[in-house]
Amino acid sequence: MEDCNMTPEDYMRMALDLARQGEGKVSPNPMVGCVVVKDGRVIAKGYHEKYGGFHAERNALLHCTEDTQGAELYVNLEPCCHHGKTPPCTDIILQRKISKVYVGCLDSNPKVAGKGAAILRDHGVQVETGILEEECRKLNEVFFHYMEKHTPFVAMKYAMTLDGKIACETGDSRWVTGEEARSYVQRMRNRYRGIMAGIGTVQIDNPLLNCRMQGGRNPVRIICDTCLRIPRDSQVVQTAGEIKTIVAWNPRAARDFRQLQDTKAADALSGDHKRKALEQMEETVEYLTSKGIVLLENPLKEEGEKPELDLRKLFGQLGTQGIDSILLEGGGTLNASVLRENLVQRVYAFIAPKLVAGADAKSPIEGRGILRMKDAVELQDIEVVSFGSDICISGRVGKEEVCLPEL
Ligand code: AOF
Ligand code: ZN
Repeated sequence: MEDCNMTPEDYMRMALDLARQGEGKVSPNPMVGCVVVKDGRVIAKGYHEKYGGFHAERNALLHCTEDTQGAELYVNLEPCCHHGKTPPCTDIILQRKISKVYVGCLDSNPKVAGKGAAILRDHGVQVETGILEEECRKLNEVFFHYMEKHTPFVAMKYAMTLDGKIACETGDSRWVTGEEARSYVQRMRNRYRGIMAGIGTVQIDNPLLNCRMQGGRNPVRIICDTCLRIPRDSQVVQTAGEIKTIVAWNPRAARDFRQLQDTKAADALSGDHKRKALEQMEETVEYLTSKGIVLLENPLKEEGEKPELDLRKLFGQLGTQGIDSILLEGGGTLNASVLRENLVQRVYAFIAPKLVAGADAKSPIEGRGILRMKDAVELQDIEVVSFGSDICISGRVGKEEVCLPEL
């Protein structure tokens, strides 16, 4: 489809398609594609192929065998001007005497942030920004969020029946959606750096939470397990040697939980019980560590009847550890807590045309609900995609605070 009638938007679409080839391989870097055009003909293409590797512009220009003097370059992200793992892209653009650069969107990395475009302009290169800006921002929504907020981009994903259940009342949930939807979820697991589930999901479903896409990358598994109740024989524990697994917990809650088990509340305070509970907890810690689990101590949200992890602090810690994105695969209790803390950026709701009924059958987001429909969390920029007979509705959680009533 290359001809002289191609518009800048058409070339930018080509750059975006190239960029997508880096999906799952470049994070926490952005996906970037580049197209070089001369006399209405594409003379070079490239993309950022893997983390630490050359950037899109350099890949395109290094492989170009034709004279690039006076050519135009299309790139979905502002060319960088800093020495990172690779030299600045602005250098090679200037060396190759490109006359005009079309940029999808500016980079939020403070080392670049408008300086890349300014350097090119200062050297006489024409720069036009904002070509398909919305698509370009969306493709790298994870990168922009992480760069700007330093916390992981969180996508809440769930699969439910048409009557809003994620499992039958027996707990059986294999499978809600069909093959096609489930293989798309594998692609998501390849793309996101972390995958998060609550202890309830591990106890009930015993999931592996890995990426089964061919050539895919396993996300880091993060289990929220306040009282350290994770079953020793669970798949997650037994495979922790091969797939990085973090268990977020709180030592005091874990000890108290053991202390209260098999004990009347009054006896629980005796010194004997305390010591025994502590020993049991230390033994669990030792076992999990020997299996390769990374235990992440986290403070509790507040003193209450039911201890809960401080999720804001936890997500902050995960961000500091380089986890730029998390696919949140609930269940309902964890989903409600993460949403309540305003930590969700996007929702992917897979819906299967099935009915299972049952007042006790679980739904995707539980906890305490919003009191009035006018206060509902409304998703924006909705997309609806079909997967066989299932559909997926996805959208962004808006900037307004999610206002769930206090527990
Ligand atoms: C570009 N083109 O293809 C990419 C860019 O550590 P480095 O050297 O790989 O630099 C990473 C930063 O470079 C990243 O945070 C983002 O600002 C920019 N990524 N820039 O011009 C590319 N991947
Ligand atoms: Zn660069």
